[in-house]
Amino acid sequence: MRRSESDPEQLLVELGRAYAKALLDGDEIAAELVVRDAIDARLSTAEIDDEIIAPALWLVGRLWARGEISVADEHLATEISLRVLALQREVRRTARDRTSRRALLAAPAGELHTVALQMIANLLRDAGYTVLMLGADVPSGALAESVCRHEPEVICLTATMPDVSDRVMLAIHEVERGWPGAGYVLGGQGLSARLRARPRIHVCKRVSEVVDAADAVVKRAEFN
Ligand code: B12
Repeated sequence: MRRSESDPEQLLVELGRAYAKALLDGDEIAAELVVRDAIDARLSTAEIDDEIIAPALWLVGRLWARGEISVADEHLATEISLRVLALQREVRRTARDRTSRRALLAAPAGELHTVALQMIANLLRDAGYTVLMLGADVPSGALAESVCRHEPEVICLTATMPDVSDRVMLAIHEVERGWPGAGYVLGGQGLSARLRARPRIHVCKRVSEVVDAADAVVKRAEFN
């Protein structure tokens, strides 16, 4: 583990230095990445503003006053920071929007493998989603009932055992009858190759794809 991962002050120092370097290099992408890292590390907007962005711009100001960088360098650093502030607002807004979104997670009847499902729960919660975890071995009737009650925008299903793949489709049919408003994110080694993605069904290979897939499903539902 890097020291900064367990030491918030050290993390701020490292991010502050990296941000200042990005500004002095005129590197907009690097500056954005620093701020994304800061958001991922759960620093507040105020901390990022006061401890990372402002000190870097103060440094730019000092270097400019001493004639060590040009007016153009100073303008570039400011423009990059203004863009980063807009990005910061956008990232926070997306996370806030997701809190009103529900994702319901389940393994269909006969499926006891739930480690991936738990990983998905963590990822979706971290991204802002409200997660309803039903866990292993959920019969399609019980799943449909729960979906009608909670009306989630996203339903994530996992299938490790090959014979569960058909039960995934069965579960989707059953749920659709009571609540047609959801989109589906599916994954697992047991999913049959016949089960291809369709407009409201995303098939993922890895848990790391789940947030993008859930966002896509929600966006699509908004267009309908
Ligand atoms: C732990 C384990 C169990 C535990 C599960 C406990 C639990 N709470 O999950 C227990 C003991 C219950 C179990 C039982 C059985 N198991 Co088991 N089990 C495993 C083991 C060792 C690890 C599974 C795991 O957690 N992997 C880690 C996760 C993270 O990986 P993953 O599930 O593959 O998910 C990845 C992707 O598929 C994807 N993903 C998966 N789901 C989803 C969903 C979404 C929405 C998204 C976006 C992505 C996604 O993301 C992950 C990677 O990013 C595997 C070995 C293996 N190769 O996987 C065997 C394995 C899956 N089990 C197997 C078997 C045979 C069984 C049993 C039949 C054993 C028995 N005779 O009783 C039973 C069947 C139970 C059942 N009906 O489900 C076989 C399956 C073979 C097959 N394909 O037929 C395996 C492969 C072992 C082997 N080599 O034989 N098992």
